[in-house]
Amino acid sequence: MQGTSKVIYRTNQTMLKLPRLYPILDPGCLTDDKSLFAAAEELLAAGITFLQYRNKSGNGREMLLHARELRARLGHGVKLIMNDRADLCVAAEFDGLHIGQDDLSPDSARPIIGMKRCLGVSTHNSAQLAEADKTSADYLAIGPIFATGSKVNPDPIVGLEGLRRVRELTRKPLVAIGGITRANARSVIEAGADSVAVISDLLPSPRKSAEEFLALLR
Ligand code: TZP
Ligand code: MG
Repeated sequence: MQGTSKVIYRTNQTMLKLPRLYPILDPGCLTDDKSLFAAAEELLAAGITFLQYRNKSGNGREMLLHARELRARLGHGVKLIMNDRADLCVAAEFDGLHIGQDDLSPDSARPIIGMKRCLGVSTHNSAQLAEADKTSADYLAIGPIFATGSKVNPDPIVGLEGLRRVRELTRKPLVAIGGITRANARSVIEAGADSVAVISDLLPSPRKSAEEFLALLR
């Protein structure tokens, strides 16, 4: 029907269980491809089970090469999530897709990735989160919780108070992102997040950092 959007519900789907640590590898924060794959292997050695590949400056060809190499090195014990690109998520046979407010809508991305893959949606305020909660997204992200240097033009800081407020708006797993470090991660979980997504505080020693996150979030 013209002018109406079709909402896809996932009725028989069990709720996704997110790990406490949701690492993100972004080549923009690393020096070269070698350090991307070395960082991924360090995270694997630390025991991570979920990993997002995010690349805001690479072209599709480079992203697909990276994605396939990540899969080859990490195997299927780590759920691999593609940022932004539903086409590359499917082409690389990733386990899920993470989209934001300027990407395909969740209900446009869902038919592309299918019902078996997981879908995450970034939100930056209560209105966006409430909207995303009505979609087929398996988990929602909220941020930036704190100031971040890893995102160009970040949205206004949500803070721990904002996180507590949006926690009330959804029963879906909630990922907090933005400026999360080993020093503040526990406070973020205590404010209601199920998981913390981290880019910069995984560096420069991903294994040590991830082990410390996993220990303190246990
Ligand atoms: N979305 C909101 S903040 C952010 C993204 C992708 C960047 C998070 O990176 P860092 O280095 O953990 O603050
Ligand atoms: Mg995006």
